[in-house]
Amino acid sequence: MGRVLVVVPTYNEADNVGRIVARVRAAAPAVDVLVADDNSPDGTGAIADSLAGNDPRVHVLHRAGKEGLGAAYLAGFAWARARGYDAVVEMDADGSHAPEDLPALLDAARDADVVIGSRWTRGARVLNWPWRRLLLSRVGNLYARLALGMPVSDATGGYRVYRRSALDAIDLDSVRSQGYAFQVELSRLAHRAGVRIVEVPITFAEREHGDSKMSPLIVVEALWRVTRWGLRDRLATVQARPDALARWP
Ligand SMILES: Nc1nc2c(ncn2[C@@H]2O[C@H](COP(=O)(O)OP(=O)(O)OP(=O)(O)O)[C@@H](O)[C@H]2O)c(=O)[nH]1
Ligand SMILES: [Mg+2]
Repeated sequence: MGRVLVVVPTYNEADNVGRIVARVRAAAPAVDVLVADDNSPDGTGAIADSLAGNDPRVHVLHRAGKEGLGAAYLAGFAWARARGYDAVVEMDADGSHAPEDLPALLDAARDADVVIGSRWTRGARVLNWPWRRLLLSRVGNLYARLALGMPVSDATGGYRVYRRSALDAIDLDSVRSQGYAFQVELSRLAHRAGVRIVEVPITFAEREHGDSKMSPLIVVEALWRVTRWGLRDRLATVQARPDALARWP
């Protein structure tokens, strides 16, 4: 597999950043960690700096201000590529993505370009999520799958491995999404690029410390972008095959 970098985006995760980094280092001692912090007012960046000072495998990317999860990941991907990493992992800081699942994800990446840690494949578990969040995730994923025609059961999931082959195949400069839409957009671009995507069941747990950054705006962004991509894909199909319209019922 080569060199692996786990990118952990943080915004006000002072209670979580130390725990998650320690768990990653214990679960997968050979991987490096990059905390991508958006100048968190609660001092997460300074805590990350002290972690990095004590462990050469831990790094920190300080960003000027809160620009969203998508922008933090793109910066982390660029950081990894500039340093020749062979794979990057996306992982939330709040403990929802268990570092203990990482070896299974990395194992699956031996035969895949993208590995999605999935909440909605057989064998996965979702712990302590209120029914509203479960419903949102199920319905959102169903909509994304139907609108975009992707054989992916957890397109909004944010626990993933991208091998360099996948990052090279995707035009990352074109990505504009911020929240959950970012994960869907990368799934879509990977699918369209024809790279091999596999899903691995994970145990997903509700965050225990700190506050969620989930907002209605993030949901609306995802809904709006997925709808636009879906319509655009259909229009492109019709333009390429006008006879398909004539055969429409
Ligand atoms: N750098 C950076 N990280 C962010 C930003 N927004 C969210 N994050 C991080 O992205 C990860 C996921 O955010 P969460 O707030 O857990 O979002 P969520 O998982 O949908 O919401 P919950 O399930 O309620 O926790 C966490 O590690 C956050 O700290 C941001 O604007 N910048
Ligand atoms: Mg979370």
